[in-house]
Amino acid sequence: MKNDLLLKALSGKPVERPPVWMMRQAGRYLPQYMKLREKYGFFERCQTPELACEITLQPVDIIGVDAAILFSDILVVPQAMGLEVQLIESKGPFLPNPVKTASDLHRVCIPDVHEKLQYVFDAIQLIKKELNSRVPLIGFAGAPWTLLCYMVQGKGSKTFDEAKAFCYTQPRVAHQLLQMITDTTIAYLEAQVEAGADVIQVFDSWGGLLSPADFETISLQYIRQIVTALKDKVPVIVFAKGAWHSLDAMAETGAQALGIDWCITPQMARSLAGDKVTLQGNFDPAKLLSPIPVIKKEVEAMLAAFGGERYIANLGHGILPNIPVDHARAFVDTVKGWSNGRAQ
Ligand code: 1CP
Repeated sequence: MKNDLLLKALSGKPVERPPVWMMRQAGRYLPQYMKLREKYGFFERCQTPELACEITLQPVDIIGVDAAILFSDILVVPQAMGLEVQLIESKGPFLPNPVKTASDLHRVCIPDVHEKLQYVFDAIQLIKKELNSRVPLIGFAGAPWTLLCYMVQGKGSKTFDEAKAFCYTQPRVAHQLLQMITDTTIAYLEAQVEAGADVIQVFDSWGGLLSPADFETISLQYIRQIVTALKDKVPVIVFAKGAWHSLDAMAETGAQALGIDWCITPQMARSLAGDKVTLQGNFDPAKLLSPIPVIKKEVEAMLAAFGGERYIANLGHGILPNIPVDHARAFVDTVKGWSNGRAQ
């Protein structure tokens, strides 16, 4: 691997500077992505390995990030499990027949991932070939709770109250569904690793909607199963947005890194997570709308607060579609200009 900063930071080895990538780095803020978006539907882009490969490489070539992340979506898993998933322009995901009761579980299965998701593994093989060891490739999946949110609510939501009500009023059915998602996800991620993914990130975007006790029973016990199945094969990053209260428990899963958002200080996150895990984050994505000199100053403050070791520079959530490309580049370049704990 020519640029192995990410792998080194994950295993706690010394680095000359922290690695940097951005969640959702392949996407709507890039004009080159928008061009492909005019011609092909969302799932067509995911399902065509050549397109997924081209989109995955865009931020590596245009922005110069230290890692590629597979272009796909967490919702290909509910799709493979038998639910119809649409992506509605400017509205987001829509599942016309969500899971509401035990009888709906008959429409959901644990699929053969090679039968339903082979296009993902083909894309990974192609990306690895095109990357030619320039930077590592991150594969990913949604955490079971975050996938249940969409499978039950049927669309995006600020509160996912219907998904919560499902878990609180029909816990037996909810846990049955969470276990089916977990089993599918383990097989899916193992196949991503076999196809060539160097690192795996589990996105629990809605983990922070749950109380600490519910986070353990509804989310973390399933994430733990996923990390346990993968951790001896590949480094795993767990990003449970907003679930800072459980950083200690997440560190104990054996994940090599934990993602954090901008609502916690680096110092507080480090004291909760302990010294044995790498931290990833936590720049407020909306702050990339600031003037470039402000971005530079704030990124330097973030780097100083995290320190140079066991740290991966990233945003605290996905990049927004309205971020100017030169602002995204300023974020990445500021990290790349940081050496031995100081700006150059
Ligand atoms: O072009 C478009 O309009 C589609 C927008 C889009 C994109 C670019 C969607 C629909 N998904 C993606 C790609 C995507 N999704 C990646 C690609 C790799 C990368 O560059 O990072 C990844 C990792 C995801 C993961 C994902 N999808 C998450 C977890 C991360 C997060 O941001 O919280 C979630 C929650 C989704 C669901 C989803 N898919 C798409 C949208 C707009 C959403 C969010 C909907 C919501 O707000 O509820």
